[in-house]
Amino acid sequence: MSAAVVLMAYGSPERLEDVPLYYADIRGGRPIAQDHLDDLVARYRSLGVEDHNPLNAVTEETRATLERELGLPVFTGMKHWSPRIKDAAERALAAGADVVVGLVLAPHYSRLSIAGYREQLEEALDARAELRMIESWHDFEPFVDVLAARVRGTAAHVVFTAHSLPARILDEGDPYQEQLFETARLVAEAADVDDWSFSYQSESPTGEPWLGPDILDHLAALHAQGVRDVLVCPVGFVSDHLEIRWDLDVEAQERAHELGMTVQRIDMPNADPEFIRALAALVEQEADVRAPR
Ligand code: FEC
Repeated sequence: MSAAVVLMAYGSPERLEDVPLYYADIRGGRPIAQDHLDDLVARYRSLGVEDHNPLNAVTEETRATLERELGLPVFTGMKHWSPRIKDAAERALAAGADVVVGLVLAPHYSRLSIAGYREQLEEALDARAELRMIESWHDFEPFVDVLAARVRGTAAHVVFTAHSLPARILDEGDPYQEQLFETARLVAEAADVDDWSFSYQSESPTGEPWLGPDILDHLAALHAQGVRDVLVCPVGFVSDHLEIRWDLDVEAQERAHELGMTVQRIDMPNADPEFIRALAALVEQEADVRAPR
């Protein structure tokens, strides 16, 4: 057996001029409101994305470190930007892989997220190699420990967050919310934190109801209950995404300032060696692949 990993991520535009095409890819052919596009360009610009996007450098560092840790080839494939998932699949096949492990840099399963990554990878491989897809890793102990280490000992109220999704997923029996709550509970337990809650973030203006409460409303509700210090622990993201650096570091900070609260957030796992060791253990245990000796 010769194995390779296709490490999948949402994708982020490398240059500011890429944003319209990137947004079109996310919208998948549905109409785009010019003001939403302008707003998105402005958010990337405010984070310093002009000719280079630091998030893509983080993803590359994650890939390279995982490859070293595993001793197996790892190829990056993005859902909404390049290199595409199909390019990564071709590279894995060209490297001689007959087993391809699909791992998404998002720990929780939803039909609206992970299923799409799987579909793209499955289609690209076209049965030319065995696909071992890791569908979720929300309760994988080494990952829980990485987050627990970041909140342990805090005196602040901990708010666990994740990307919101359209609320209709609950009627469709999607496991997303259940898995998110499970991660939050496990991290709180491992860190010995009693004072915590959960909220969503990064809802999109698509015209239908999304899961809540949104972090901005949640901060106001916590303030009304007398909470003044908050530590945000995103559990649904593992890198310094736009959602972290804008939605939390700018928008939630502004709301906290208005309310007279302090809001801090944990450092994201990014390419932290302990996190990479957790990903390597996940690949070895869940997909049952190991580097040849
Ligand atoms: O550059 C970056 O760092 C941003 C990367 C990025 C990540 C991410 C994660 C998730 N999303 C999920 C669902 C949706 C749904 C819509 C949607 C829209 C956007 C837009 C941008 C964007 N998402 Fe995203 N998401 C990232 C980026 N996302 C940009 C469009 C502008 C905006 O709304 O701000 C609505 C699509 C539509 O219009 O129909 C649904 C989920 C995740 C977490 C799982 C994962 O990472 O795959 C779920 C990172």
